[in-house]
Amino acid sequence: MSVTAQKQRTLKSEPRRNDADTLALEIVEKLTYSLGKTTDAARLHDWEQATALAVRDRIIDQWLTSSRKAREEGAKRVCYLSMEFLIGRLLRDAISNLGLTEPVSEALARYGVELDLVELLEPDAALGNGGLGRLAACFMESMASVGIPAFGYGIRYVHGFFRQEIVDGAQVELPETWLDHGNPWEFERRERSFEIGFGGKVSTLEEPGKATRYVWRPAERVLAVAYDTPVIGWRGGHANTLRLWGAHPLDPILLDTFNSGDHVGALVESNKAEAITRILYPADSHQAGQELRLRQEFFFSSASLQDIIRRHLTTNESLSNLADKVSIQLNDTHPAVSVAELMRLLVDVHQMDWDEAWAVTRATFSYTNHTLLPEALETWPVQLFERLLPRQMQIIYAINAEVIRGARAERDFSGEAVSAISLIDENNGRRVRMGQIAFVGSHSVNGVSGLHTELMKETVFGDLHRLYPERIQNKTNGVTPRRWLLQSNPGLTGLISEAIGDGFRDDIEKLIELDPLAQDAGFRERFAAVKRANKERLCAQIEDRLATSIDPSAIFDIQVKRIHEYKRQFLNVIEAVALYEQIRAHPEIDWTPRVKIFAGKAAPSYAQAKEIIRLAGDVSRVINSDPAVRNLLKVVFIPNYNVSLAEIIMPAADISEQISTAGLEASGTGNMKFALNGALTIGTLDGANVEMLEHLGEENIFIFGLKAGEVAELRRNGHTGRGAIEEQPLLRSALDSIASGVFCQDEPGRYSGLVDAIRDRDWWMIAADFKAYWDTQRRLDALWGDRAHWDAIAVRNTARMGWFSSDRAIREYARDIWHTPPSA
Ligand code: 26W
Repeated sequence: MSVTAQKQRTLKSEPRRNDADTLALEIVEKLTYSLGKTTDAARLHDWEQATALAVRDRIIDQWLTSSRKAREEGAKRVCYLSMEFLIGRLLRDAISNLGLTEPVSEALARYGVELDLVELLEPDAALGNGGLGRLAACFMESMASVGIPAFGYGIRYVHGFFRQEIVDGAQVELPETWLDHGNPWEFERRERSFEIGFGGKVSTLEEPGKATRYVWRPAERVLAVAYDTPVIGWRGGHANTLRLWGAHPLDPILLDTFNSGDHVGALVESNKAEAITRILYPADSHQAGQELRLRQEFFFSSASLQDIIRRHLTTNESLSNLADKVSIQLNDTHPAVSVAELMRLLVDVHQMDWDEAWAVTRATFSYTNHTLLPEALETWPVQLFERLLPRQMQIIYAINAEVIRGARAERDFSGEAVSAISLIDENNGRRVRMGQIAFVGSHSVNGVSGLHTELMKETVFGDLHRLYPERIQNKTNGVTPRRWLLQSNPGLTGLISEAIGDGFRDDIEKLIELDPLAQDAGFRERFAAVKRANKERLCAQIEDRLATSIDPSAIFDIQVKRIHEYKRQFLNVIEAVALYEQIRAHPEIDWTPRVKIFAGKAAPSYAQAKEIIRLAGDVSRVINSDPAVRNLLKVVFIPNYNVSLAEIIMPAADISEQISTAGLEASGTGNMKFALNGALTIGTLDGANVEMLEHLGEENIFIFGLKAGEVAELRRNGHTGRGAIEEQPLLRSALDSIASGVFCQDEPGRYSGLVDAIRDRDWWMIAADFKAYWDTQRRLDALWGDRAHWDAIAVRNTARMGWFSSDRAIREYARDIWHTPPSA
């Protein structure tokens, strides 16, 4: 078909043809007219761009249809406000969700181009730190897949999460530059821009017979410009929008200043504006309280709310029914300033009565908490808040007065309980508590696993829970099976299709039909062969990146996630050292070959986490070069963990390490990705591991160690590691080796601090849990010898993990929090 005929058909908005001929034609058309390249001159990178553009056209067709439909039907929309969206690459996601994998591969093959290689050229969009950001990305994909009209709102960071290199064993952070070659998925919408103010003064206007009006006159203003990325759901049935805000100056240059000779000064304002969305804060467990971060939070909250209000008023007469038309989900407290900002917009700008505005606000917002770690809970100095957001501060005081009045009147709250629920922390130099604001400003507050939700009720939100006992509910996390099974594990996906048909692709809970096949020797062998091929794929990556060769027939024991003391990579490294020493001491024993694989980034300012990375590297160097343990134990740290690397790692694991100190991992989502791909979990009773135990059955998951209540009790009783260390020679010896410099002879004292912390305090219960961990690892070693049994457990893991889909999680949010009916 000619290009013109093709164009005419599209203009008539007939469905496009998705055969290889049509796609080849369109890809070449993009190459020619969008990139100005001939097929001969095109580099792989050009093919990547051209393919993305051709695929994008198909997404746009669906995107426009979905948007029009939602508008016409006046459907309720979900607005997911998140400071982070850890989306990773989009090309394969788009091609796969549109069902185009085969025709696109074929189309490219005609020009000698391999789709797999093309996909690798796309930069990994890393606009997030870890679990919370990746959850937001899985949720966006699931909302599109189950047909819930939704907007994701966030920040278009010019530099995403840093690139990690390991130099002389230590983590080095390098800037990430995902936008260097442009971004084919985004549409800049200059016309969709809003002014965002900072600082300045609040004045009052008195009119006879009317309530006092407050007018905020900001001292500084910047422009928030929308950048839209379509998010296409499974089978292309529905598309939503991820709207990320970029900051721009109102005046690109101060010409007067420039003309007077101050060439640098002329750009100061402009630079300050653009700084707001320049970089993602790389900390996920510690709030440092910098002003720029609060600016970022307010910037994207205010822009999103202004956009939501604008859209609402195009089809509604007033804002009174806002909550019937939108649900705004606050992803942790990062957008919690939205509560005060929506009140300001309703009351000051749109002149709604305060009480009505408060009712509308609470009905509109809901809040998800993702962490109980006290150091991660956001609070801002009142002084800073007042200076940057003077009107919002007044509103927070007014809300606080109302909440406290209610508490005293309705529930007889005493002084201590009142200060616990107060939005202002008076004990630490007066700080604004964002968790409290999010809680009181929402009609629903949720935790992300059953255990985490119960702990929220008992700890951080204990008093607020007593005041509003109906408000907290649980929504256990999930992961999208499209990315984390169908795309990342095509081998297993194909095998499952052969075994139970294709139904699981549309309804992942159908995986349960695999369950009986755990007893089928033939199926188990094919399942194991897929795992083996995935391990070989990972071996090739490791060889490539680290020049280390590992044996794919060893157990692959993998821990990948942010590096944090509570996640206890240290416990895993100590076990490696103890195992190393045992193998050396007892060469006569028939040890099970094991490769311990680590990957993950440490926050740049988190010294202990960085030391753990360094230790893993030091330990791996000594173990990997010791001929006494060759082929029996290897330790590998793969640098620069990101979504794309995770897609290769998850399908290749035999053992998944989920070993956080009980009570501290809110949910975990890596645990789900591994188990879905047939890894056996060694883990504590923490986060969603608890629910995995329920779904998998206790024979199919390897749980060890202290429970959350026991951790809390030991901590109350002043536990230290001394007792456990004395009782356990293996632990004692491993710690002695680490502390005395066996792994770092150039600087023997390097790790004495880390070891002292276990002996003197053991806050993370490493010594306390070591024995149970070691014993469970040895049970796994023994099980590896009974491969039929191991493989049966692996099959059952895949079969029983369907519930942990983000489709299920999203349907629960839709039913219990948003009250939006899914359409698919
Ligand atoms: C301001 C510093 C900061 C930044 C990010 C504090 C805390 C965060 C996040 C809440 C950290 C995070 O990613 N939490 C993880 O969220 C996942 C999704 O719910 C859970 O699965 C993880 O258990 C939780 O650690």
